[in-house]
Amino acid sequence: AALAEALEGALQRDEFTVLYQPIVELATRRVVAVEALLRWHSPLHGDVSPGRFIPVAERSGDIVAIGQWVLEQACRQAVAWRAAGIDLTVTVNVSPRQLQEPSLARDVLGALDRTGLPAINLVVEVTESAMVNEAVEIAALRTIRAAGVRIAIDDFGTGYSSLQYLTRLPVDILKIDRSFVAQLDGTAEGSAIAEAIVRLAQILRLTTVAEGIEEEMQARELINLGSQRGQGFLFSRPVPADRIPELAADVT
Ligand code: G
Ligand code: G
Ligand code: MN
Ligand code: NA
Repeated sequence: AALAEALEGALQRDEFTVLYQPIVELATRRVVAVEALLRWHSPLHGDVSPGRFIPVAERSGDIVAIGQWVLEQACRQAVAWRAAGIDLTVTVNVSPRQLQEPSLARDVLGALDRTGLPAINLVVEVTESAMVNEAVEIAALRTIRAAGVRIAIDDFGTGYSSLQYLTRLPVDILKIDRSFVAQLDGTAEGSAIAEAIVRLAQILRLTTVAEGIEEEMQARELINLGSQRGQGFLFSRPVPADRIPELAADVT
């Protein structure tokens, strides 16, 4: 309960920051996108991980306002990078609760409008577990996607009915969950699931982003499997916005 109380008003008290983690093209290591990741510093509880406070904010409903704030921050930041000659896509996590808000599509398109970010530079990440009332979520995602925003399924493969949703959801990108990347060990068994996801994506003409890449061997295996993009500590941890320009500078 203490955490929930501390969360109340945290947005107004300016206790949140957004970090950005590079997403690279695996073949060249060029940074092509960044994922916006929320951080909370509570005067009372110190640094609290999103894994702890996001479920609390989901239950209280605070995630709706917080999520909108992250979205606007990320869009504004992407506009600033573009003005500095750095053309990056920014990806933003949208929680199950946000997906059920009737205003979601309007809020996302409003953020683009207010910040001036082209829709093509925004990706919205949703998880399979967010599909509570399917029709509602699918309608919102369709509207957002029709405007040119791309949709990614986060933690792909960990949901309980991944394959069913794939044919119904408007989707552009599959993010291969880090648990499958961790299994890559050079054996056929170790790569089985990542390989299956990449094949599926190829057939459906979707882009894959492999998450949680920590070792060179994993990056090599993923390239061999045909995954175009990757993200993980091997390339960079989540960093403050002002570190992104140096990371995005041409590596060639
Ligand atoms: O950044 P970290 O790996 O600690 O994130 C832990 C979890 O919190 C991840 O599942 C991530 O998707 C989620 N998360 C991080 N930032 C946001 C955000 O802005 N909104 C939502 N809904 N989830 C986020
Ligand atoms: O659920 P989601 O994929 O949005 O979670 C993103 C989280 O994953 C971020 O909080 C980030 O800190 C974490 N993360 C990013 N790269 C790595 C990695 O290489 N290894 C591990 N263990 N976590 C990572
Ligand atoms: Mn994510
Ligand atoms: Na993920």
